[in-house]
Amino acid sequence: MERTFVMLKPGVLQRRIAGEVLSRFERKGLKIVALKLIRPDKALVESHYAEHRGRDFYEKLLDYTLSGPVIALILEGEEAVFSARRLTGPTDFFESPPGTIRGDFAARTRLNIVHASDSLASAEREIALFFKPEEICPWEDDNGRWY
Ligand code: FUP
Repeated sequence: MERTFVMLKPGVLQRRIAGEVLSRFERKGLKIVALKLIRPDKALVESHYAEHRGRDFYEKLLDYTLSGPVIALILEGEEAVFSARRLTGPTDFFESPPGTIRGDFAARTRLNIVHASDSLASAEREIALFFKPEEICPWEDDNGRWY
């Protein structure tokens, strides 16, 4: 079972679409095992996006990500990293097909509303950046008892 890190960026709360975006991941069968609403500080966002330091979009990316609260979560499931990326869609909004989160909700690449880890190694790094171990709540599926 894999875990991946997802962040719903400030535009999600601004547009009141948090439930809608979260439901995309849930509908796919991914399990939420950690979730919190936070206002990340600059150091955290700089670490998260360290690979982009120096790129022409870096400062604006930082400004956007720091512009309000974000929803940080950890999703668990088979092939969770790949699965969450597929739901998210390509980075470039123009390439993101309808049916993906970015394809349906993002009209600019810089404001592409959601981050999902691109590899298991990134997932591990990003989970450790945003969550303490005790904030993770694993749970067992109960064979549909509540349905
Ligand atoms: P992704 O893994 O799909 O989030 O893509 P990247 O890590 O390459 O990009 C991170 C963020 O940088 C994107 F969410 C938006 C921003 N970005 C731009 O604004 N312009 C670009 O050309 C590429 C990325």
